[in-house]
Amino acid sequence: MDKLTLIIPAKEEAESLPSVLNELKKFDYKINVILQKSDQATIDSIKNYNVEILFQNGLGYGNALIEGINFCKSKYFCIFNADGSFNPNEISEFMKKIDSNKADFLFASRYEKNAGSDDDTVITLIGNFIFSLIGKIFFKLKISDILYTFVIGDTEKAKTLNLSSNDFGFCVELPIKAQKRKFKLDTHPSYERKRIAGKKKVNALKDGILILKKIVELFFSKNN
Ligand SMILES: Nc1nc2c(ncn2[C@@H]2O[C@H](COP(=O)(O)OP(=O)(O)O)[C@@H](O)[C@H]2O)c(=O)[nH]1
Ligand SMILES: [Mg+2]
Repeated sequence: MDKLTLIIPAKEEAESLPSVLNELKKFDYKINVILQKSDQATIDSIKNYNVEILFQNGLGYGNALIEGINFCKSKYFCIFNADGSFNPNEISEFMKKIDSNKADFLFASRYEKNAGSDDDTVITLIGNFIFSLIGKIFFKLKISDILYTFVIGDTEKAKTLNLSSNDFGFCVELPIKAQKRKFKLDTHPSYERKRIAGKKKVNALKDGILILKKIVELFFSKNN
């Protein structure tokens, strides 16, 4: 399906990514995995899969996604995690909603009716609630789960957003800039599963501070 490319950022995911790719086999999505050239274990773990591997030039989660989006040639991209927590069966529901509502970006949410998470902790739940509330108050964002970043977006529109967060600030930069540009944002319920194996890369305190800094910067920046 050339309409959609899955962009999978991966860092030290040799234990999870092969299972994720196995589960994706029954779908016809184009898949780009973006990782560091030095991440040999992850590279080796997926050498028998039909995916395109992109080596990121910079470092970090946001950097991987920005380079993935810039590389993407299909009409839509979907940010899809390498840890098994996203359910690929949900993608077709998201696409249907994008089509029927003519949305430019669809943000999945674990905090709507018929949604949930087996991977959330109390700290990430509270942090996410606070950041989503800040998004609502200061940017009029109607997103209940701003940090989840299970997103489908219009590739060309995303490319015009001048995304620049190389770290987890990307999670707020994408919806805030899309909203500022008056693109059409939509949401859809999602159920997050447990990470299959390996370690979570997000550090609640360090990344929470980076995300807050990004929000403040975006609030005071006039251009985009
Ligand atoms: N390429 C790349 N991928 C990353 C980086 N940090 C995290 N990821 C990937 O981004 C996804 C989300 O990270 P994860 O640890 O699951 O964070 P969570 O969102 O808190 O569950 C996973 O697929 C990670 O492998 C990074 O620095 N570079
Ligand atoms: Mg995860």
